[in-house]
Amino acid sequence: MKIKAPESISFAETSFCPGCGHGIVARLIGEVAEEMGLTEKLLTTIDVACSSLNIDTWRFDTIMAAHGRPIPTATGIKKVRKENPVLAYIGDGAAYSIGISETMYGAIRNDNVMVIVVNNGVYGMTGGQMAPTTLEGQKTTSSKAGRDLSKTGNPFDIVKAIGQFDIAYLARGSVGNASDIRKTKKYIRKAFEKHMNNEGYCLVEILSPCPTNVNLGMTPVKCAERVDTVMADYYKTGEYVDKGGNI
Ligand SMILES: Cc1ncc(C[n+]2csc(CCOP(=O)(O)OP(=O)(O)O)c2C)c(N)n1
Ligand code: SF4
Repeated sequence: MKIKAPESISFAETSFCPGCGHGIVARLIGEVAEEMGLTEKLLTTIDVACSSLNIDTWRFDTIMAAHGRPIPTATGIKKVRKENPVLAYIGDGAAYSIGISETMYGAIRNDNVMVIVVNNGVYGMTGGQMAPTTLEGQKTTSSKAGRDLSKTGNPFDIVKAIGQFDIAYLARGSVGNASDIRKTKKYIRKAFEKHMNNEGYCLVEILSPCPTNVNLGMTPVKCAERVDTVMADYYKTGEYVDKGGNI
């Protein structure tokens, strides 16, 4: 069975590594935009990290922001292009370390933007260094013996950080298996719907494999399994904030 990709998405030129989750997330965004008739209107911002490779994958009008700054860039665009849906797409390293202030203040102000954070637990683009989301004992190029929480503190959890804020939507999905991919698409769709209602800050974090770098390299299959087990065990998936909804 061949399932046609949305018009906005092309994998002919993809630059993602085999088994990377970014391409799945990009496609889900393309599918939701198409189903809602927003392909021509959607404006996106991306980071300089592996999310920048979306430039080869999707055909939305896109601005590449400085590292960690896709969220305030999206907020600025939304202020002048109120009629367009605006989405910031960013990795966990960018969103939760160099861009942590921007991520938090977007939520504190309840800025009217959609944010997708792809959490693969490492700095992928720069060769797999430890990120705020790296799990205890996980080996990275900057923690070769495994992350030691006595030195670094606990892995950063966005739900604990902004889960009590007055924002429109917060959910965590995963692209580790087909069932979670379907659920994640529903979360992205809900973020789009709330954004189109001008409800405020909508953030969906998505657990994602980076086989090239996680634990200094894994096969794509093993890395996807690790997302479903080790990552999903610490980072529980589900919906956490749904203003006006029923969770
Ligand atoms: C101001 C600045 N600091 C550091 C860098 C180097 N840098 C580029 S991407 C990156 C980390 C990327 O990790 P993440 O945001 O998790 O995205 P991924 O590549 O894993 O998708 C870093 C540190 C940079 N480009 N600019
Ligand atoms: S380095 Fe990791 S996040 Fe970047 S494209 Fe490769 S698999 Fe994906």
